[in-house]
Amino acid sequence: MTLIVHHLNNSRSQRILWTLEELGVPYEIKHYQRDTVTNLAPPELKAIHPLGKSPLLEDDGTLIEESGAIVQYLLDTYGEGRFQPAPGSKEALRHLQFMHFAEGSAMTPILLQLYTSRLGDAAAPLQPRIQEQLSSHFAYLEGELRASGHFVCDDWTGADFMLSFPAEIAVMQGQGASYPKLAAFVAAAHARPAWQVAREKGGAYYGY
Ligand SMILES: N[C@@H](CCC(=O)N[C@@H](CS)C(=O)NCC(=O)O)C(=O)O
Repeated sequence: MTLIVHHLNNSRSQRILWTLEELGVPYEIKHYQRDTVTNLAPPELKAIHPLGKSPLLEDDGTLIEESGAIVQYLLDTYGEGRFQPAPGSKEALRHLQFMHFAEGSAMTPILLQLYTSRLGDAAAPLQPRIQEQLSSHFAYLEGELRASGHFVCDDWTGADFMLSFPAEIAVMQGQGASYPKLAAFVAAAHARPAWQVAREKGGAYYGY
């Protein structure tokens, strides 16, 4: 087995490194740096995948794309039952939902906010809806965190790894006081030795 993560600085790919560190699986990182002006990925990533985005995982030459699929693949292939609920359990359904929610729902208002912020006043008609959607998605996640500080079980799962990215964005946007459970979730994730090793290996990751 040779695992290679095509990793872009300051990106969603960080949670793939975190997942791998939690699993204790050896892997290599191919580093890519965002353009300092456009913030886009460098063209070399398009040699790996037509969209030229990160993360991408290679396992013995098989390419796996899409963060949620990569985390699920890693848990299924190398997890030996760790970091996900037993198949068929009630928690497994919740896990499946949150694995998809992280990219499929939570990122939509975040990306709309990012892109429309570049339009200035032209985006004004869209802003109330975007802000309402941003708040309702963060508030939903805040309400779904269990007393243990995790989303699915009383321990860490792949869904927590996936949801760390939108939760970090809420905190980066200065909304930690509005969503204290999300802020505590991010702090607990960052206190994990595996997260810290992943952060060290991955390089620049926003202000974290
Ligand atoms: N839904 C995809 C999103 C991938 C994605 O948009 N990655 C960003 C990094 S956060 C990227 O590579 N952006 C650089 C670019 O678009 O040039 C996933 O989770 O894998």
